[in-house]
Amino acid sequence: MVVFTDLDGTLLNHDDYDWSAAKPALAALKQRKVPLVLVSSKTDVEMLELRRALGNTDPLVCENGSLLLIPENLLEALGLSADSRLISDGYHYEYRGLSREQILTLLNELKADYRFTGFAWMTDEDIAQHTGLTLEAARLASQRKASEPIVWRDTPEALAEFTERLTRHNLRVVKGGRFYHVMGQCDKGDAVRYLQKRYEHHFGAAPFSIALGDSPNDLDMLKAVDAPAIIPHSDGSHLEDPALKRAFIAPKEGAAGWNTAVLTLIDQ
Ligand code: 2M8
Ligand code: MG
Ligand code: MG
Repeated sequence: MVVFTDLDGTLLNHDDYDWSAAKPALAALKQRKVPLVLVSSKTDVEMLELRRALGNTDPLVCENGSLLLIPENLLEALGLSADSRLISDGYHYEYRGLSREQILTLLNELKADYRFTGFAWMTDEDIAQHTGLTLEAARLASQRKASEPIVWRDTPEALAEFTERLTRHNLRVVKGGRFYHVMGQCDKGDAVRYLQKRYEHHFGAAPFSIALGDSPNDLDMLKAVDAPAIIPHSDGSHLEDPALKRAFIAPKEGAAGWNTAVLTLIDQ
């Protein structure tokens, strides 16, 4: 078994980013030695900090699937060979999309035609204000390598046109909980399918897979697994998609809902 999970609004509460209500399910996964892969829009430095707090030792999917961090000590078990140039601080960094510089070059051009802002144009104080993160956490969120969160200030029609122009340059946009994220042609779903294959190599057969998410940027990941779970929003609404009719809908938002979903699905 392998569990893939989104963070904001899923394992972490949307507003206070707390995950203490998820402790029983986290302990159950550890006890059963089930890998828990964190899959988020967050940066590597944000995720490494959370990984330490959780005592997690599994691969990380950062910046919406644009960047994978595979712990060096897992490379062989997952059937991967290390490129020493890509190793940093014990992790193999695998870029799957475009660099932030490439993304910002195009966004700088598009700024002439559309009204939006992105983390590159915001101070750490602005980011903290928009997200409710502490200033220190906002600083970690600003250190992006392969995607750019943007605040859209133009019309929905302009957004459709903007998306179309990004596609022509091999870029795409996905919606997270608070922001739109601009990145290369990759997503959480590709990254999860890729890791499923690596775990299949490791276990000798495809492991039963569970994924949990709350936002449109989680759809591809949820569709890629055996047991998808959707965490509702604070207003009671939740992500819906015709392909996810069989998904488990958690009874509560945030970490408490995550806890129930994991404890239910691992014993199914
Ligand atoms: C951003 O990501 C979330 C995830 O869905 C969003 O779009 O609302 C990212 O910038 C991430 O780095 C940051 O930690 C998070 C904080 O809410 O916002
Ligand atoms: Mg989320
Ligand atoms: Mg996310």
